[in-house]
Amino acid sequence: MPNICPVLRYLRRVPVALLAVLSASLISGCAPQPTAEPDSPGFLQRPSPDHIRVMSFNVGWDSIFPDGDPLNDEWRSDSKPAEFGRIVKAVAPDVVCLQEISPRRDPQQVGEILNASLPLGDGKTWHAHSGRDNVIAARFDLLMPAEGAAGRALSSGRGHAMALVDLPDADYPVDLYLVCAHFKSKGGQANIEARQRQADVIIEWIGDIKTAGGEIDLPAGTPIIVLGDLNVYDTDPAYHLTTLITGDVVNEEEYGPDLAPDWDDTDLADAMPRHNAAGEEYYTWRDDTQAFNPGLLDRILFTDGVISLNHAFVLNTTIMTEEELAAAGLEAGDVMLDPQTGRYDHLPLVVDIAFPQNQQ
Ligand SMILES: [Ca+2]
Ligand SMILES: [Ca+2]
Ligand SMILES: [Ca+2]
Repeated sequence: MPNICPVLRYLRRVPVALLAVLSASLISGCAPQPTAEPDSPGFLQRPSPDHIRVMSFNVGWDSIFPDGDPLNDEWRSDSKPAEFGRIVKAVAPDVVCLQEISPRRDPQQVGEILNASLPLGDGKTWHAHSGRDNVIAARFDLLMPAEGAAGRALSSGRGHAMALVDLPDADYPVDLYLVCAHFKSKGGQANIEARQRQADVIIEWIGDIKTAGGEIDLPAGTPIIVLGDLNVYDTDPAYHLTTLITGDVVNEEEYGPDLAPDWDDTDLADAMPRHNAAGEEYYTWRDDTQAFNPGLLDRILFTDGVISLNHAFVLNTTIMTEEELAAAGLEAGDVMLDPQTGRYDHLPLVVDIAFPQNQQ
């Protein structure tokens, strides 16, 4: 039997007009779904159960693993497994894209953390796939796992993980393709050029996705999301972001012609979520111990020709009220890498994806 508890919880808060849709979903047997705590603030709730919630989060090198873990990255300075557990419980994503997980790890270690924080029931487990320091994890199967890197001969260690999230055919018209990326950091021409190569590689891959032959084909209209820590700084032109959005390849000799990445031959859209879905703050990275401005280093880019975002937010626990934090099971410093010094590092980005055929 499907676990209908999340749906039943949800029924308390939906308009009567939606009940018929939900009933149909119950009859077809919807899969168990993580849900935010029912009394959590509204911004943590997804618009309806048939949205797919995706979270992108540069966690800070291996911070989600406990102190003393022999596989912890050498750059790691802070341990935040409890904080990460509270965040994933409160956000209750279906799919996550994490960065700065040591490539030495079996990605299923991330799956185990999610199994502990967001158990799926019915013997189901989270699935995980890694590419470089990126990990895609989902409560669904991950098909066509692959990885890509920044330039065929580049040794920057940066790249991306890719997978097709196998959404249940009974509930969703298509599957969901993710490119979970961590772009080369830091300033200087060599690093700027490395970021540009990473963007060119991803656009070349999307071109392959959209045309028959080559290394990968997907059914036309399969939603594509390019997300992660793209290191979009305000201290350089960040043309790699323009390339990802518009498909303007810079090194066409190496990576092929320009192309329009969306299925309707338009640009990708940039989710640009606001903090807690309110107010005027959009930054995804902040470090009060450094001179840099808070910035939108992390992005969620998507094929808005085939999906839409009905809700999105950057989780910022530091601006939630005590009541909101208590209801959500969060603490004020949970999104900060070091609350003592004012080092936020990266914040989690969350989007709720709507599929046109599921919109009633
Ligand atoms: Ca192809
Ligand atoms: Ca070009
Ligand atoms: Ca578009």
